[in-house]
Amino acid sequence: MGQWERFLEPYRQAVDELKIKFKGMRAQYEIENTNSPIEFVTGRVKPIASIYDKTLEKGIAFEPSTRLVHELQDIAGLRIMCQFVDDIETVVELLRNRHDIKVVEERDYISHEKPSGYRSYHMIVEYPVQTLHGKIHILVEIQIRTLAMNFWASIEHSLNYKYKGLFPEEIKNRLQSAAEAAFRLDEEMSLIRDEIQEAQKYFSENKESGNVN
Ligand code: 0O2
Repeated sequence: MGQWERFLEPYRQAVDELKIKFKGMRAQYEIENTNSPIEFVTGRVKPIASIYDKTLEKGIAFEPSTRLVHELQDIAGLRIMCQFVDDIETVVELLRNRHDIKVVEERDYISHEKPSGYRSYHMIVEYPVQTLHGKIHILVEIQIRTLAMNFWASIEHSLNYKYKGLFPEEIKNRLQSAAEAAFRLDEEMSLIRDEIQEAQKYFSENKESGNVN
């Protein structure tokens, strides 16, 4: 087994375990027949090629090291998507109160949008992983965002990959107005939140009893 596989294995384990746990939170809301602040969860271990790019960007050696662990806090990454902006705070609070993770840092790009137009709430947490040689603590980045914020970020991320951050003026302007549109979409949905949630509850109740297709 290569040094990278060995180094990344606990990160893989942390991502898998946390994905199950966060999906479990959603399932519990469903069982209690309460609208879940979590819509869906994704997770990934940073691909080695992206780790390499980041080490070049940050001017650090491309090798598993303590420095790398401290500089790249998102080797293990989870994303929690919410329907409404207010759900983000609910999820953040749920995570702050969990005993299996320790929050070490929070970055609020919702109140403080990035110049690119990026919005999301980031939490860096420490998560214990049991290995054959004992317990180790892994840093995990959890990004919490609405579906609209996620849509914008995925599109911008793909374009960023294509243009390597150097967007033509027109694309830059379009992305900025798309970010504003996503912001307005979130605002509009928040205004009819009660109506939407009532409909969703009605839909899931009837789906269980087989009254809707
Ligand atoms: P990927 O491919 O998603 O893993 P750093 O990672 O240290 O350069 P910083 O500012 O210290 O960045 O950390 P930050 O901004 O809290 O978190 C970085 C991650 O947030 C990014 O990881 C993205 O996932 C996301 N992100 C931050 N800013 C933007 C943005 O403007 N657009 C998009 N689409 N995503 C953003 P990576 O490693 O850059 O990318």
